[in-house]
Amino acid sequence: MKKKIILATLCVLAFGFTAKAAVYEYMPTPGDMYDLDHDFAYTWGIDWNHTDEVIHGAFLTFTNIHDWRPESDDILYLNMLDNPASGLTQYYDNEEVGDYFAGQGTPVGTWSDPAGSFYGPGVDVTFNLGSLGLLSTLNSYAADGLFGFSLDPDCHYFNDGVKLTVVTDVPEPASIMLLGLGALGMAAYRRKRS
Ligand SMILES: [Ca+2]
Ligand SMILES: [Ca+2]
Ligand SMILES: [Ca+2]
Ligand SMILES: [Ca+2]
Repeated sequence: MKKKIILATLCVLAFGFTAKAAVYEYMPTPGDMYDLDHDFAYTWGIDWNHTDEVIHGAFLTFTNIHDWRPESDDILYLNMLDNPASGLTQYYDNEEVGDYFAGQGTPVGTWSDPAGSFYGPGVDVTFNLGSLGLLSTLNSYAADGLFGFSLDPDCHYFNDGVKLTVVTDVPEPASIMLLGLGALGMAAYRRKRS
């Protein structure tokens, strides 16, 4: 009996945590960032309206991305920025070697296409900011309601869209949650007894 009650409580706990998580998705305009033209570099500022929530997951995804031709030295530079301009901004870098935004913000990583092809197929590439150890920096950048990314494609990266997925914990009064847990636990206990 005791094991079953513990199991029921665990289920409720799991449900409780699921219920108070929120997921937000952001896409730039245009969604493919002009197919990440090599002659340009970009910043993408995101207006963050959930400053009372703690970010505990963030994933930056490029769908069906591929270099427009086979190259051995292509590279996409990616940084996280504290206060870029809101929305997508283009800068002209004439495909200059190196990251146009070097020294700004926090490096997220780079990506190079191992093949390259005008028509693709490309691959889906995801940067998991959590596993990259960047969530505390992201939370500090987002605290004022604005954060973002810089991207410098040095070569041309055709893609079908860029997306940022953010997972948060929504604050809930602890007492209400505990009350709910207690009530559900008692109900489960009574059901088991009858
Ligand atoms: Ca460039
Ligand atoms: Ca460059
Ligand atoms: Ca900021
Ligand atoms: Ca495209």
